[in-house]
Amino acid sequence: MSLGANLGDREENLIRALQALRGGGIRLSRCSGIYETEPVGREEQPDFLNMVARITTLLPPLQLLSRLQEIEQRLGRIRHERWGARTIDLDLLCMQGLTWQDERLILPHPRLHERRFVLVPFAEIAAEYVVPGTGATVQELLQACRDQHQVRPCCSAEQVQLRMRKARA
Ligand code: A4P
Ligand code: MG
Repeated sequence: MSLGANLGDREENLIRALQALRGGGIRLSRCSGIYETEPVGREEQPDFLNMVARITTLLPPLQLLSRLQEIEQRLGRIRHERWGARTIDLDLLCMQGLTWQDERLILPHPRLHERRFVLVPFAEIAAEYVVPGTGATVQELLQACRDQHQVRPCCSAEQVQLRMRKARA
């Protein structure tokens, strides 16, 4: 899954989302580092912090999506009053070899191959993973990606682990 934040204490928002993900049938099995990224799409907005995490769960896809949306609302709402915008975006990128398409969920995420802010952290944790429906690995998609927006490393995966441990203590 992919995490993004561009308002408030962006790093804190990512860490809080990771904490919120744990439990309730979800295990966090691997996290990338955090990258500072130029906004794609609406350009007149602050830079994002983005990262990718691998989770292990037996939850079916739509239940997992609902969990992510609950967490977005919970974290977003706190900031909403203060900053007037959503501060965390949680997207499902892929679930193993699954493809899925209905009005609530599309898997793999339809824009993942166009976005360096997704592919760079994704390749950090799963370069050899073959993205369903593409026949290509994450590394190959990254090499083929024409997105020119900047993606700068900002916090290593080890530092993320440390922040998580501190947040729990
Ligand atoms: N939905 C369908 N498939 C999925 C999926 N695989 N994962 C539906 C998550 N949601 C999925 O999403 C809108 C609807 O997509 C949901 O109701 C869900 O049922 P949303 O999160 O409510 O809205 P959004 O994220 O603002 O819209 P959208 O179209 O998903 O935007 P994107 O594509 O996620 O782009 N630039 C940088 N540098 N970094 C960023 O993180 N993010 C965006 C948002 C734009 N530019 C960015 C970044
Ligand atoms: Mg989204």
